[in-house]
Amino acid sequence: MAKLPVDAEKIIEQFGPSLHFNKPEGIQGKDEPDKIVKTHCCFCGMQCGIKLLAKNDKVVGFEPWEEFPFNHGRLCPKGVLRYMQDNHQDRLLNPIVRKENVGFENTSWDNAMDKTVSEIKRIQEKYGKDSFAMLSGVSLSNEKSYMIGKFARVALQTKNLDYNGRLCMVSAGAGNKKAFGLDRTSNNYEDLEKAEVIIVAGANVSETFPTLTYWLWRARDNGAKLIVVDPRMIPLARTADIHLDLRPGTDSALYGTMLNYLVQNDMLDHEFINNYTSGFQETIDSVKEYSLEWCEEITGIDKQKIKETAELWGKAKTSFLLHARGIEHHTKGVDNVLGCINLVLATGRIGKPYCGYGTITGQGNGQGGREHGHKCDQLPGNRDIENSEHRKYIADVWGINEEDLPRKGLSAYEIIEAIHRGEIKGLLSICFNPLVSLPNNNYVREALEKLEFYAGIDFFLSETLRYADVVFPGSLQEEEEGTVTTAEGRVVRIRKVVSPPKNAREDTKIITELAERLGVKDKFNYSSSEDIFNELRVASKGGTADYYGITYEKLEENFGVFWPCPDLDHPGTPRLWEDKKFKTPDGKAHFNPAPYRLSADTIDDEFPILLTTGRVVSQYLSGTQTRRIGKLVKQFPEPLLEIHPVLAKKYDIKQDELVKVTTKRASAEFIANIVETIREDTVFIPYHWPGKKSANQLTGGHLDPISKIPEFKVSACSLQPLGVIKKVDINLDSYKSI
Ligand SMILES: Nc1nc2c(c(=O)[nH]1)N[C@H]1C(S)=C(S)[C@@H](COP(=O)(O)OP(=O)(O)OC[C@H]3O[C@@H](n4cnc5c(=O)[nH]c(N)nc54)[C@H](O)[C@@H]3O)O[C@H]1N2
Ligand SMILES: Nc1nc2c(c(=O)[nH]1)N[C@H]1C(S)=C(S)[C@@H](COP(=O)(O)OP(=O)(O)OC[C@H]3O[C@@H](n4cnc5c(=O)[nH]c(N)nc54)[C@H](O)[C@@H]3O)O[C@H]1N2
Ligand code: SF4
Ligand SMILES: [Mo]
Repeated sequence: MAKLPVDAEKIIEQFGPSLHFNKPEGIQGKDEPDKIVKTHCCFCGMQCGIKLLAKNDKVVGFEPWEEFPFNHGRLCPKGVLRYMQDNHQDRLLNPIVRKENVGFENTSWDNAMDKTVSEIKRIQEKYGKDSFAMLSGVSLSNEKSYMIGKFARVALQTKNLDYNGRLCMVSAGAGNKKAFGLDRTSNNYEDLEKAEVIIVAGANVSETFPTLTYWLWRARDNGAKLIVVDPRMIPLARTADIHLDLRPGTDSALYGTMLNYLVQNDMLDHEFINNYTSGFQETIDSVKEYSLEWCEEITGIDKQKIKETAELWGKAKTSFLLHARGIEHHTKGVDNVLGCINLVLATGRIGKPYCGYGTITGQGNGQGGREHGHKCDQLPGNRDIENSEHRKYIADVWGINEEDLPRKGLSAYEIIEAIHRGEIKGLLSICFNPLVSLPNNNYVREALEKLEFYAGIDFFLSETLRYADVVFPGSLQEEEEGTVTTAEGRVVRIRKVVSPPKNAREDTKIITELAERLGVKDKFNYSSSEDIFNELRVASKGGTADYYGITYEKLEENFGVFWPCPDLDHPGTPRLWEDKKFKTPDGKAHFNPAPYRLSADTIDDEFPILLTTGRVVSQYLSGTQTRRIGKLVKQFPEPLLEIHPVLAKKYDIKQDELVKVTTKRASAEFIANIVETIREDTVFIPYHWPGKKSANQLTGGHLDPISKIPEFKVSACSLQPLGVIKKVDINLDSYKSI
């Protein structure tokens, strides 16, 4: 029988109203704290230093942590208000179980554990080990990420574990591994300061990594030229020297043309190319036909601007290239990344002061979480799950036989497809809200309805968890000791500030108890987070992401340590590749051909407009956390359809009018916001909302063949005004001034 979601009314009936604008208890701003703890923000990959204030085991506020060297006390609107989740009345305080026709009801830990473990056993006995899958997330610390990788392989013995980074940084990870054999930003962000030219491609830095702008402004003060590649005139583009306002889905044409221009005009670092790289000739051959005129036609960017960009990049002595999801959320996400790397290698500007390249990591622990075994094809230390030497090493660390270590499993969206096919029958999720964040979410919903058993661990009841049979109340970042790795590659300490409230428990305790009940207690014998970290250090030793030389003590003493850090007396590596010894099999940096291809969805008469999706500054990811903080909700209460005045006029769409947006997947209604800061052929919708407000009703499940990332950034759509004006209570003027 199809499993129905527990609806909102039932939840309110059972657990009280969820009033977004309520002030959680204990937060009056004036409470004298009895504890001030230096830790980090739980949200994005910047992992800004912050001091949390606590009183009577409750977080009551925050203070800037001015000494922390990345953000020097600066915080963005989310960082400032993050503590309002802690005592929020929607916190899950007890394990809950589904009761058919009633909703959820509170239960004991014992019951919730018993039910979950007996269902795991039943499903695996009936359908095989791999029929039970796990989905995880990288808002979790390194310790939790490592433990979950081990739990899925050793306790569940399933190959089907994947994580929400699959929707995020995997295209960059795959590109970096191909080119450098290692997946990390090459330099810490202080090296931005004296870069002569900076390219920011597909990254809305002012809204998504606001504190990083500090380093960009410092570079600007020193005279750096800034080039922004984005279909929208994002806040950063408004002050850039060049804004390349390309058509979504055409990045590889731009980077290929720039490479060809560098070759044609001999703006190359021959010494670097000859001595330290491979694959140059076949790569430049693949773009030799790419003229400025052709590029203008494909990308829609004025060819003069493309030429100026190539000249600036070609002539600079120092430079930094940064990109984020704008170029990575594509069926050719890996190619886009490789196109950028080719430009960096052609000019040899890497491994030197003020010369850097990197993807800007998204989630709080997007960097560390993608190194220690969450991924369906990976083992700790960024080892390969199909490599027999790597398998043997990790099997030894875990005290199991190599043959018992599962092999490569399905990626996140493929797990949903396998549920549809009836191959996966059970699911355990932690720190992931796929119903909002995966593409084509009507299809995801149908998959959840098909599961025989579904359990999840979260501190709020996410939209996905309404389909669960059992929900375990887990912990926030500040409720457990641990470490995370920032976008710079800096491993930092996360401090336990308070205990989980009432009957909620630390995530690691929940995983440990499940492991014990699944019969592998001896493999999960940890007495503290530091214990887990010490095992992780050994598991990562010798891998590309080597943490062996990092200890909790060293992290405290040094404001964090940059990996790789192979020995206890090693200081860490803020800048990679100074020795030019790349981690590829031949020790060279690899050029890779990245020719232009079409996106999976192409425009036609029926769907003539490009739809792209992304973020706003005040909301975070699927919104489970930030949609509960009134002041953030007020900044941007619901998703708006950004549309250029020319396109709006063509379809007779008025400001604040409801518009029906249709793609091959579905139709949905959004309020129009007419802005001149977007291309005339493109509309944009932020994705942080669920249900009828979800942008992911419209997106498609097309994946990059290598990274398996979904193509969130390109859909073909049609628009139809509905003649209804629906004013949103939102101060757009203040929003636009970001
Ligand atoms: N406020 C806020 N901050 C966040 C998050 C959040 O949810 N909210 N999430 C965090 C996470 S996990 C992530 S991954 C990052 C994401 O950070 P970003 O990648 O900066 O965020 P997005 O808004 O997804 O996309 C960035 C830009 O890509 C542009 N774009 C769309 N299509 C294309 C294209 O084809 N080519 C190019 N060059 N650009 C294109 C969009 O116009 C958009 O401005 O943010 C992190 N920080
Ligand atoms: N259309 C479109 N879709 C997108 C994107 C886009 O640009 N456009 N971006 C994609 C990207 S880059 C990303 S990263 C994904 C993110 O998508 P998700 O990972 O699904 O989003 P989150 O909101 O982070 O969901 C995490 C859940 O984990 C919980 N959680 C957070 N921290 C912890 C913790 O420490 N412990 C436990 N137990 N639970 C925790 C939160 O309450 C939340 O319910 O969305 C993707 N989806
Ligand atoms: S920039 Fe990121 S880490 Fe820093 S305060 Fe904002 S959300 Fe938190
Ligand atoms: Mo992300």
